[in-house]
Formats: sequence, C-alpha cells, structure tokens
Amino acid sequence: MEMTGLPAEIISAFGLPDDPATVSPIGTGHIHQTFRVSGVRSFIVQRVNKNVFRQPEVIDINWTRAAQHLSAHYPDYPFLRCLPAAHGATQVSDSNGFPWRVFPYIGNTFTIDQVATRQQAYDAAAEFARLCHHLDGADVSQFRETIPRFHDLSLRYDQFEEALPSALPERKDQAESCIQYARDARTLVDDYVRNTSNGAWKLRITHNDTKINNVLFDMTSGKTVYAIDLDTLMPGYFIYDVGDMIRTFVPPVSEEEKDLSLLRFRRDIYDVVVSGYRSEMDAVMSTEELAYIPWSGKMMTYMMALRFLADYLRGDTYYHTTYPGQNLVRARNQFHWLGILMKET
Ligand code: GN1
Ligand code: MG
Repeated sequence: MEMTGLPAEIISAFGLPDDPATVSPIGTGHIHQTFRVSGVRSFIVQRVNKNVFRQPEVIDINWTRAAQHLSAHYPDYPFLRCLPAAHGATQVSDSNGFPWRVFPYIGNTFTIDQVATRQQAYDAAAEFARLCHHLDGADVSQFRETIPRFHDLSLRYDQFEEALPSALPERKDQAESCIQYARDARTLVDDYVRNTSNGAWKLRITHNDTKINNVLFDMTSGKTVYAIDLDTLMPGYFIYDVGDMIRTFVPPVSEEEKDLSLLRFRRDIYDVVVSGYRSEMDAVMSTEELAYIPWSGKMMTYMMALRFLADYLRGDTYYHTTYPGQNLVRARNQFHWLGILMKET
C-alpha cells in the first residue's frame, strides 16, 4: 500500500509537525517508504518494510554495536543514526503494525542516482570502504543478519529455480532467454560456495547496498560526507560492497534501462572504484580477497539478475514495480551487464 502521508500516531510519537504541507515523499528505494518533513528542523521519516525486514529490531542492535565501536575507535566518523521517539524507542509501529523511524535531515547535502565523474566514483567507493575498514576490529559475532542469507548467491540461485515450477507459462516464455542465461552462468555459484567455505575471505561488517544514491555529498565541497541506508549493515564479505559498486557505478545507465545498447563499460570509472575502495581497504584485506575484486562485480550482477528474474517469475512480490514486466526489464539489463563484465574484467 502506498502511503501519502504520515499516520497521526507516528506524528505524535516523534513530536513531528502536524502539518501535511511539510511532508513530501522522497527517494527511489524499492523497499521502504520515505518522506521528508521540512521545517525549522527537518527530518527524514521512514516506514520500514516489515515484509522484507521481518525483525526490524535487529537493525537497531547492529547500529548500536557499530556506533559503540566507531565512537571508541573513530570518534569523528559521521555515523547516521535515528532519533528516539518521546518514550525513547527508535522505532514506533503504526496501527497496521509497520515500524516507523526518524532521522535528522542533513542539510547542505545532495545525492545522485548515477555516477557522472571519476571523482564521485572514487570518493563514494572510498566512503563505503571507510565504513568497512573502520568496523574491521569490531566483534562480528555481536552483529546479526537483518535479512538472513541476504547476499548468499547459492540461496538466490535456489530461489530462482524454486520460482520456476509455479510461474505463469506466459511469464516463463517471456523470460526464456534470461532463464537460460541464469543456468549458463551457474559456475559463479560454485566459485561463491568454494570461496565462502574454505575460509579464504574474512567475515566483516559490510554495508551491503553500496549504490551511489546511498552516499550523501556535501553541497559546498562536493565531497562525500555520509554512507546512508544502513539497514543491511551486517556480517558479510568484501565482495558484496565492492561488487555492488562495480555493478552500479560503472555503467552510464541504471538497472532500469531498457535500451541495452546504452550499457557500456566505463573503464576509467571501474579503475577508480577499485582504487577508491582499495585506498581504505588495502590495510585490512588479504591477497586472496584482493584477487577477487574483478569477480565480485560479476557475482553481484548475477545475483541481482537472479533476484529480479525470480521476482518476475513469482509475480512481482518483492520489488516495487510501476509497470508490468519491469522486473524482467531489470533482469535482462543485469544479464546483459553481466555479459559485458565477463568480457571486460
Ligand atoms: C533494494 O531499495 P534499495 O535500492 O535500497 C535491495 C538491494 C538491491 C536494490 C536493487 C533490502 O535496495 O539489495 O541491490 O534494491 N534491498 C533489499 O536496486 O532487498
Ligand atoms: Mg537499500
């Protein structure tokens, strides 16, 4: 259900201004519903998707652990947390059982939806890497998965296969070439299982959603100031972060693009994603991890292709869509991009 405004109980719990004119929907995320409330103090107010985050309290547990580590070791690191409601809780449920939370609005900042320059790509890659680097000494066992097995490629492959038997025949027909591609690229799953079971990669605290619009840039300096959207800050491997940047920063168009001829490998951007990431992570990464940076982009692209394809086959139950067939468009886009990455990296 699309919300057009804020429920009265949320306005009162967080002491927000009770004036619909100050509220406007923002953001391009697929999962939550996000609003900006403007006033003397401005806020970002978000309804958490409880069907995706089934234990939203785990998000808070992880943020508390991360904040404790960061304030002890990197007190100047700008870690964005939500504001408590009047009775102290950081999440308050509305009458339909959806949790809501409120962040301070960070003024004089902007976000972008597509990487335009090498500087943006380098700075954003370094920003996400800084978060992972700064959390390197934290006790990973104290964190929990906010979405179980979120970036487990083998689970995502199984979910695709499981979606097939009950998919509508016309959807299966439409998706035929994607289904074939999904099966042809399966060796990536074997690589993933091997590398995650032989201890080659360290389990870290990773961001897990490193798209460019999850970085705030300062309007005056043009520099990155915050890594945001920390719902999936949780135990993971480095491949999830650098891989998703290769997936999303390097092409000049997004995963929504229907004209596949516009998907082009921007080598200069690829190079600075890697160097920006390494500028922070080299200090803590092993040579086994470093060797898999090019692979990480393929793996994350394949994972998103599988997720979009499975959602199309299931009848669009997960990602928000605005037109029929949108998930298939996204899946085709990602399989095409995977083909490009296979050639170029
Ligand atoms: C979802 O809604 P957004 O952009 O924060 C998804 C990511 C995908 C992304 C694809 C919790 O993130 O994993 O990479 O869409 N988040 C979740 O655009 O499923
Ligand atoms: Mg997100």
